[in-house]
Amino acid sequence: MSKRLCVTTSRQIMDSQKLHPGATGELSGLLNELIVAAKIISAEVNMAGLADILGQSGKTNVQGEDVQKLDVFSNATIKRRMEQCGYICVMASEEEDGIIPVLDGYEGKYTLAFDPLDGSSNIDVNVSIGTIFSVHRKISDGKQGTEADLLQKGSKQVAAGYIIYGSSTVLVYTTGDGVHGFTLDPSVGEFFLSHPDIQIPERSKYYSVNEAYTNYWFDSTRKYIEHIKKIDRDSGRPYSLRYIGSLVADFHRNLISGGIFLYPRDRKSTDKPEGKLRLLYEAAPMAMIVKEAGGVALTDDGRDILEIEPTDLHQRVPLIIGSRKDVEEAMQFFLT
Ligand code: FBP
Repeated sequence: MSKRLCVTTSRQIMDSQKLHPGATGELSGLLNELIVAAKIISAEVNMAGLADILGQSGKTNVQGEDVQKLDVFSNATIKRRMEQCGYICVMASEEEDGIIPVLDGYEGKYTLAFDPLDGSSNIDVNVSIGTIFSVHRKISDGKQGTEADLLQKGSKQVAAGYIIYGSSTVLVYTTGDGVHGFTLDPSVGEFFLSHPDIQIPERSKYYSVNEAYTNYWFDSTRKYIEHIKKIDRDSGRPYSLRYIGSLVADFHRNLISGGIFLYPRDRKSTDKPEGKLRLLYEAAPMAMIVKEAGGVALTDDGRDILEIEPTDLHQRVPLIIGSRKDVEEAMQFFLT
């Protein structure tokens, strides 16, 4: 079908807005602004090797991680665009310690939490990386938003999504009306609908975990991984290991082909007793997407990621996410 006939993001967003009588168009406006930021980041990532933007920036972020130049670029691009879009009252970013206010006079009714460039260990080696975002409605009084507006449960998200900068740039998002994927056509600078109404297969053949940490794992993790590596053709085992080291890329593969991704607690880092991944701008948005696509997202002690009440902008959470039957099976090992 000629791409001229394909559905663009703005068309899709407008169509889903019609499903919500009384919608003001502000959420659509917010998503369209975020998409422009994603196009700018995609262009920079695609030619990073030529633009002297690879490597470390010399800065360290609130997580104690070395910040890559592209992290800085992506963070600034999203901040600059969204702080004056008129739809947002406050932001939080993986790269910033505290809350990020918007410009006076540009306060809107939504919040934005984002990981500007996920998979930073893969930035310089041309492996897929991505931007992850989460949107909530403002709950506080006053014009400017507060930390309380950001510290809302995942089940209160009004939109969540990611943009993966890989062999092609793909946007996947949900506003609660299904999960849809769009591929960027750089020749016209437009995202076109390429993966309508994504449903994750309920049983998978892939597992994603960093096996290098086996010796730090608690027994439950070890027993589950041993279980899926056992030879049992009837149940499709052993599963194949696929681990890219970028949550956004590992999650995207599993969303399309089925799979289970695990980043449970382990004994490796005493300073990260709750695992590595962040609740607000990594686990919660992926949990909203996977649930909308028929999958499941839980902690390694069986709590629903979407029902965890956040207490800190950068709090970490153990994450087990993916195909429903696999996550349910994994729980038989983690909850005994
Ligand atoms: P950031 O790159 O945004 O800090 O994200 C963390 C992350 O890179 C995830 O994308 C990925 O799943 C995980 O860390 C990889 O961690 P590890 O190297 O411990 O396996």
